[in-house]
Amino acid sequence: MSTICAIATPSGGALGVIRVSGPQAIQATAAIFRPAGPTPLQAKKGSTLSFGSIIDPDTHETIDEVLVSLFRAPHSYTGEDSTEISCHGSAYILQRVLQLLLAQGCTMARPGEYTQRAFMNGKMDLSQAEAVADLIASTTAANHRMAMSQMRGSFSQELRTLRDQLLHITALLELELDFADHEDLEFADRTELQDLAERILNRITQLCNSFRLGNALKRGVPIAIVGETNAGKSTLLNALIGEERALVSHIHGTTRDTVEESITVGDTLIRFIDTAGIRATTDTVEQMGIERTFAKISEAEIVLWLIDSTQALSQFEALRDRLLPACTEKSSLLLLFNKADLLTPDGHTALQQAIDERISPTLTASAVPFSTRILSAQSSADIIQLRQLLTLSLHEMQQATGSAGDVIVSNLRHYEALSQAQASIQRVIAALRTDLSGDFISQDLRECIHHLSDIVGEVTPESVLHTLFQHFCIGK
Ligand SMILES: Nc1nc2c(ncn2[C@@H]2O[C@H](COP(=O)(O)OP(=O)(O)OP(=O)(O)O)[C@@H](O)[C@H]2O)c(=O)[nH]1
Ligand SMILES: [Mg+2]
Repeated sequence: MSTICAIATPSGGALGVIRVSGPQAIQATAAIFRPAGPTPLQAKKGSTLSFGSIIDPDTHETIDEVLVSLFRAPHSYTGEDSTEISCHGSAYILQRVLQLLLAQGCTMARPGEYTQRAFMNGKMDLSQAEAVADLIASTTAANHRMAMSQMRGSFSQELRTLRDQLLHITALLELELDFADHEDLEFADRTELQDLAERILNRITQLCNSFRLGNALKRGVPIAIVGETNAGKSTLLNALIGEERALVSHIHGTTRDTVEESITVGDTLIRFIDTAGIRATTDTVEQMGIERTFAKISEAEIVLWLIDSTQALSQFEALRDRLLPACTEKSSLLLLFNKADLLTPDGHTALQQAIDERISPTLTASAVPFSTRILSAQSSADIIQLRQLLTLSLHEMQQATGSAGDVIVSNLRHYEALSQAQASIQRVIAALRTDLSGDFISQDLRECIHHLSDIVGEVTPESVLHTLFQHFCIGK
């Protein structure tokens, strides 16, 4: 096994850290380090910190004054002997130290190689290793929470429990097979097995379902802004993100393609999607934009339907049959009656009445979770209130998808493996119901276990591991 080294910190900081890991890590570091005290680095205990200088062994030039952290196998991040050299953050110093280490026989670490070694040495399973990358990439409290919980092994524990239960069923069935000659011997009570398999299926399904939330939190919860042309969608997008991102004009059909922008609201990353206004048109390009609007609605978690308050009922009636069926699966549909500043006090009262008596009943009947607001996209007070309303909707969404502390799946690879496991356990249940013979059932059981094992990296092909760690940063 080679000894690897890399600069682990981004450039430009006051300090820079170089990591060394592998069988020669301590020896290579000691060769370029002169400790301030009498004890040489090789003689120090693990998990200790030493002050001293980095010296070029050929020229005896002092390169920097540093702190060296020493870790002895297996008590290190990688499970190998490792050191971390904290230097001053100069790019020149860091490069010099790196070169000295290379001259001592160390090799440059590949991206993610430290974590890959930690995985290979059993310091963490694959799902935990992937959480390390997520943790480094996390920009919001929600992402940080998910990554932290996964890194600390809550998901791994969950998978372990499921696999233990599956192994239990397999063992019982295989015992039955071994004694197949003894006709009336049935070791495994079929209804009991079925109950257990159903419980496993339920949990796997819950985990699969949590991916919708997990993925939304990770990539930004998609919120689509839709409605007729000129309703003020682009004005609203710009106001929500606090930037003139989309073109605004009084001309109908200004936005022709979707415009996306992410911001953090509360502790959650949101991806706002401004869309082409929906109207009957003969323009081919505009028509393509409108088709894209509907594609974005299907992708969205929350839909903001903007309606011009001065034409509220007619706009609502014009689009309800197309929009409401597209929103039944959404966390919520917010009907925003925009341009309230153009309403007279009487007009305002009439609008409220139309909402209460005509619009809300239709929405209630359609079973789409909704709320309504009268506002002006040009009023900063209204935008602040809308942000609060969105925070509330996001909170409800997280509440509905998984209670706090619950495992949330946020990784596509995990989701795909879970979906396969789900299909296998469904086949097991079907087979148990029809009283199929044990060997058919145990094959599907083994497949289910295989897919769960893939998540933690026990049966993952080398090529998959390789691409997976490639996406890590160097030094991690
Ligand atoms: N009075 C008033 N005008 C508004 C308000 N919001 C938007 N507008 C105006 O309405 C017009 C259309 O606004 P846009 O934001 O471009 O509307 P849109 O829904 O994106 O339109 P398309 O891209 O054509 O679908 C512009 O002239 C805006 O200045 C509002 O709250 N009050
Ligand atoms: Mg627009």
